[in-house]
Amino acid sequence: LTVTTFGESHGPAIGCVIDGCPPGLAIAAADFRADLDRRATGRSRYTSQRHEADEVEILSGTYEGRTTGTPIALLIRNVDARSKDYGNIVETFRPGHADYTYWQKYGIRDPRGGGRSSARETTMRVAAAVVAKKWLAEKHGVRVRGYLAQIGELAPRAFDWDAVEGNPFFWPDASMVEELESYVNALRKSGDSVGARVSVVADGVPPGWGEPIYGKLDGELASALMSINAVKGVEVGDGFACVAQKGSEHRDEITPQGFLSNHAGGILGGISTGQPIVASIALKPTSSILIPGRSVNLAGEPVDVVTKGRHDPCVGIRATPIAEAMVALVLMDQALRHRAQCGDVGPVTPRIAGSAPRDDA
Ligand code: EPS
Repeated sequence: LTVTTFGESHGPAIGCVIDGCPPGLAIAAADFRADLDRRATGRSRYTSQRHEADEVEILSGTYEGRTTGTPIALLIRNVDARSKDYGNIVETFRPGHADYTYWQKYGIRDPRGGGRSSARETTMRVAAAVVAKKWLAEKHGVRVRGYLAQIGELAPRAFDWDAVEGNPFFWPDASMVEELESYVNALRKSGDSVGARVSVVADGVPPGWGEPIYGKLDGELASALMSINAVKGVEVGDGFACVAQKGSEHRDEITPQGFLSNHAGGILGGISTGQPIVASIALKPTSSILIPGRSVNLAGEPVDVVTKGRHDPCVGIRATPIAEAMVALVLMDQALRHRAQCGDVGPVTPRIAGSAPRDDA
């Protein structure tokens, strides 16, 4: 499965091409609504107030509502770009943004709202993953879902999947939502921003997906998750907490009744174990803030930069569907690769109880 996206934040449209999706999957424009709304700006007071409709047009790859096996092209027209909001970022390099690196690499850039480096691009990742999530659910019973696991210094005190979709933060502890609202309101008033942690869990992944050396499942997940704007860290399973653990604690012991723990995050040797796949990302605080920061202009002179406009006080608040999307796209790709190489491998015993069944079961 190959996915590419195109388009800039303030260009006429953004889009993607999904190549390699098997034929026969039912896909309609309405399928994209829920996940695109979960990710979109302007849907709550705690995110950027840019109002995009995010209406998907399916340009190719389906016939009479089903995928044909040919490349699926999706298009979303930008309807609320307002470049004048952004002052003179043509002349300056905003600290923490990709302005300086794009300029050094290409010698030319589209500065309107960050152009190609804007989080606007992640819309198409979420759209592409609607296809992947649907295929994974229908073919393999895999469910990919995520939540906001930390914002600044606040972490959930309780955990309930049912709470996650009931608040605009994707927060798993309903008793803390008011606290979060005050926290983000105060943050916005202060003109500053904060970082976040998002976790994703994929249930139902059978044992055997992933490659042993090149293309390890955890390696592919790390690469895909790290490619999301503002991500500065990726963990699989216990991640960096492994550093302080003993081997006797970390290894996931196996009994005939099942694995006793899942510190590995469902992956051993680059291959899925049949336990839930667990990955987390650390997102940096939004760089577009009202607090002046030092930088230089095109002439190399010192300037103070204040970034006004419609920005998120914490990009992590909208990142849950984006992280889910990257996990789903990697899993679909690995499922197809596994089928290509090992599709005729018969049942292998013993099966570890309690974990997802093998594909061939
Ligand atoms: C973003 C800046 C803002 C956000 C944008 C991400 O865009 P603009 O520059 O047009 O105000 O609204 O997010 C989206 C438009 C979106 O759909 O996610 C940035 O700097 O990354």
